[in-house]
Amino acid sequence: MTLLDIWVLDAPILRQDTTVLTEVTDEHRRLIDDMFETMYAARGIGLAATQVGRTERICVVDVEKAKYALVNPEIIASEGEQTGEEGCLSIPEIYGDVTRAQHVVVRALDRDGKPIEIDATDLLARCVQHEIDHLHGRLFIDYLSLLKRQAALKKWRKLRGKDKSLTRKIEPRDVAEHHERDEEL
Ligand code: K1U
Ligand code: ZN
Repeated sequence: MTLLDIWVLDAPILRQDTTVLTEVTDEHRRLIDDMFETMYAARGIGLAATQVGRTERICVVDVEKAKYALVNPEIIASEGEQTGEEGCLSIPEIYGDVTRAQHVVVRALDRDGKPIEIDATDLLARCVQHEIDHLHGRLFIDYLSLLKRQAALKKWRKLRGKDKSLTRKIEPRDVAEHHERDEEL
């Protein structure tokens, strides 16, 4: 498996819509496996294809042992409201409160191309909504008030300094460390 570079804020691909897959091929399965590997190494709970420079409609999530690869995910029902803090692997060290549905039902294809439906609540619902947003070129900062968004962008520019690179390299994480986190959850 390969650790993929993650594209960061200002990269045009993060604002792109993605392409619906007509079938799930071995190449897509390799991408899914690399996305999981990259997500774990980056200590994320989700990752969307655009974040690794790809335009296929694919995302992965792993929240409290609910692990899914979602191909062509669509929210078919949503209910309630929750407000909570979000981060993004494409905007490291920037956080903000976002209001989202408390509960969503998502229809998708799995890694084998089989139709699935998942019932997601709380953090899983938040994460899935965040990832589906990525697949349509939306970022969590888009939901912040103008003032909060400006403050977040100011902090981002300050953290970046003169660094103009549009990707970040993810360092491998040792497997034991990953299992330790699993046990904490
Ligand atoms: O898509 C991404 O950028 C991944 C992002 C997903 C996400 C985090 C928090 C709320 C909604 C969606 C991350 O995983 S950032 C890492 C992070 O903030 C986090 C990690 C573990 C638990 C909770 C948050
Ligand atoms: Zn994100």
